[in-house]
Amino acid sequence: EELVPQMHDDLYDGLRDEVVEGVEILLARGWEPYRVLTEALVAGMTIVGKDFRDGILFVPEVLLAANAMKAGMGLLKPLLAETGAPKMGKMVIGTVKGDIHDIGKNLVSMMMEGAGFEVVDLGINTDVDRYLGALETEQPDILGMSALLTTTMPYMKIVIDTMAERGIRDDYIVLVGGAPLNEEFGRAIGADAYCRDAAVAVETAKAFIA
Ligand code: B1M
Repeated sequence: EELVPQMHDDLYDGLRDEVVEGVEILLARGWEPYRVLTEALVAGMTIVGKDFRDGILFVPEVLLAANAMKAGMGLLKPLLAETGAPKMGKMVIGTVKGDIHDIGKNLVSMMMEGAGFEVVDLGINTDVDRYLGALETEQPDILGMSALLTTTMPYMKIVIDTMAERGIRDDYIVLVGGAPLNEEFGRAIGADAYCRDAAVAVETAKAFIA
């Protein structure tokens, strides 16, 4: 498959229209939406992430790549959501305070919706008051939190501790995720589970709801 490496290059170069076109072509060739998502888009973003880390790419370039990725995801969203699955439960999700990375969270939201969950997305830079306010008004089964920075992931503990102080910790299933986290961190902050990726988030949510 020649197109996939080409799409990785296009994503790297932040070429929105080309990425969208690549998604369309793969779908037309009969690729499953989830395969397009992981092999063309997520894998491409991993390459961007490496060169960002190594100082080869900078914020403006990565922002373009992120926007190209979002455009590609936009095409996949309705396809991932049209499984007609019965309603499974409700999740409130947000990226934690100080953190503006939202691609992973958006992906989790898309996959959860596709699996039949109702998702209320609080967006980025979510502080504890906003999380707790949404728990009260939305009454979800699950609280999801995302963090992509080692400096913002400790904020998840602040949210969970505050829930505990208010006596509502055990009213919700708390799932956490994001590239710098791991199983041990999830346990240490008192989350119910750490989810490595969006597919694991769906499986974990289903297992807890069942
Ligand atoms: Co940022 N950034 N970034 N960035 N960025 C990282 C995270 C970094 C690892 C890059 C690097 O150095 N290699 C690094 C963090 C280093 C660290 O903390 N140790 C970093 C940095 C340093 C920064 C800035 C500080 C850079 C600067 O300004 N000097 C800055 C911080 C801004 C802020 O948040 N305050 C910054 C800014 C940005 C952009 C704005 C340019 C852009 C974000 C655009 C956007 O999101 N709208 C950006 C991007 C794109 C990245 C990388 C390249 C890609 C992230 C991404 O979208 N991945 C990233 C490198 C990397 O992660 N390797 C990087 C694709 C996505 C599908 O994966 O988000 O991991 P991910 O989500 C996965 C799983 O983690 C999981 O499921 C998802 C799907 O499978 N998951 C969950 C995620 N959330 C979940 C929640 C759940 C469950 C599962 O809840 C139930």
